Amino acid sequence: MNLYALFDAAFVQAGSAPALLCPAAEDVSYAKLRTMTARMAGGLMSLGIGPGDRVLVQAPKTAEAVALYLACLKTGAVYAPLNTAYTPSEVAHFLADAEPSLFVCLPDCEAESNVPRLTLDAAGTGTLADLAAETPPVAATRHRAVDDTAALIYTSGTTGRAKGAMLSHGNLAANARALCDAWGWRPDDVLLHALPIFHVHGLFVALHCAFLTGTPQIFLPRFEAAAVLRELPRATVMMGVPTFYTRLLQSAAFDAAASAHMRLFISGSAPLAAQTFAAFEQRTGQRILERYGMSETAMLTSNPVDGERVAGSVGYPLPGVEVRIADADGRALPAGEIGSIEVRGANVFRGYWRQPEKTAEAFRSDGFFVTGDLGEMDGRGRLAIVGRSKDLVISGGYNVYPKEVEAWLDAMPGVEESAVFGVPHADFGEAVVAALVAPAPIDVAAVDAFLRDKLARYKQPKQVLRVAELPRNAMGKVQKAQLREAYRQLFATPAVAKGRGTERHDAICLADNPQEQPR
Ligand code: MLC
Ligand code: AMP
Repeated sequence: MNLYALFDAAFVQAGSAPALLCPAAEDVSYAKLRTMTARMAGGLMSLGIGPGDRVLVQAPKTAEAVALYLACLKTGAVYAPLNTAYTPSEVAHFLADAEPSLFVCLPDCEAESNVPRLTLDAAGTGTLADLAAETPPVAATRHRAVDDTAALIYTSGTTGRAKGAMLSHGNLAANARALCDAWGWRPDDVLLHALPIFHVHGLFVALHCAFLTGTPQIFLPRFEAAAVLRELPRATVMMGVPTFYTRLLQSAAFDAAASAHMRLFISGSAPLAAQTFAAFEQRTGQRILERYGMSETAMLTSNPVDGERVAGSVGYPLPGVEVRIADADGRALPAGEIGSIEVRGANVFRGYWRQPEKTAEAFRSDGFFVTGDLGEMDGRGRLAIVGRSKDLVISGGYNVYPKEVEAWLDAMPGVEESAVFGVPHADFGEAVVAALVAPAPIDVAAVDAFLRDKLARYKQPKQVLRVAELPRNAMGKVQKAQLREAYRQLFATPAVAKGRGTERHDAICLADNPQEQPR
């Protein structure tokens, strides 16, 4: 049961039909993608990489990077993708934790380690591509058991550094099938793919729907509204984070005519604002289909293709996925009550890489996984996410764990303590903001400079506030809800959210000497 074998059957059938339509590079047919994968697999095997070996990848989005992913599946190696925004010091953690047999990165990657490395750049060239080109293609696909790990997806925790979620061939196959089924994927569908391929949304949800059905994808290196608008006429399905849709709505050229032939606009990874849903429907006459998932579980619920799509709801559990709302002890709550969202099914991951305690903590004794999201289910089984019990900011679909940012800020000279939280942001949904207790004024530029080599840019606070003290409850716990409420207007208007705002804001009741510079 190798996931690649499932894809390969569809690839063979698709033959010379297009797999990746690449506006800025050569299109890739399914036949070519098979050969690229087989050569890449040969390259990996020539290095002695085999079942269970991790291949850590921090590479731009190219057809060759896709072939590398497929080659890992084919050879039984474990694919471990990294956000291209991670700094060398962040990458060093993953290199140490994953203990990969190979690290694939850009030629100028500065992360230090003894792990053998090969390069793959934005043109799909590099030493890995060279190796693949000179290696005979490997025909055989290695046998894998349903529970064998296919990918290691790093996801941060509320308590520290990122942990690797082990997703098996069986998990990914079950989820890909459930999605194709739920979304009624058609032989004439063309997916517009503008997501990064280092997270489950772009890597699994998007690629797998097309691969399982042998249908084409318009493969854009990144989201850019103008390029998406250019390519939209030949697409039928698009997937995105809510920021994609708010950015499209900013373009007057995006209207009912531009999207008339589109079958589905799918949104996920972050909450879709009801006003975006409504504005989108008003502009295009189409209702965005919102779905819900996470790294550990792949996709969990979806609004229906046929049937009512409701703003603020993430729909019904996908086929084969059990979802319950539970109390603090894992007891199911009746419809209409708010509680912990817990899930069970063939899609749920095998555990955290080399972290049995963390894995045990995340599961109930009856096998349900605790998502850390809070939700409510109506009488018909439709789920709404109402909040999170985990301390997490989701900015433009990227997760930022306040603990990680606070740990660095607390170590910054001149900072006594810090609290990092999310506020509404007109473009990114939420923005990362830091409140600092510091005896002397701290310049946001100094914070930027301090964090530059430590944290990916998207994790860095978009605003730094100097406050007299952090609001705490009687137990001494920082009241982030109070901070969020006090500063909720900071980036709520589009002008400020674009980084053009310069007005000062009163640091409501918290600061004696607010110093606020939006960036
Ligand atoms: C970029 N920046 C961000 C950011 N992306 N800041 C906060 N949050 C983000 N998401 C920073 C840049 O570093 C830059 O900093 C500034 O913002 C402006 O950059 P930009 O050029 O406007 O951003 P852009 O390159 O257009 O990227 C925005 C984006 C991108 C929305 C297109 O973030 C993106 O593709 N997001 C998708 C994330 C995703 O795939 N998530 C799926 C996770 S899986 P400065 O200050 O240097 O200018 C998951 C499970 C599930 O969650 O259910 O799917
Ligand atoms: P990640 O750990 O990066 O996979 O992020 C998963 C988290 O993203 C989930 O636990 C949710 O908090 C959030 N998420 C994903 N989809 C949605 C959605 N449609 N609405 C609200 N939150 C979402």
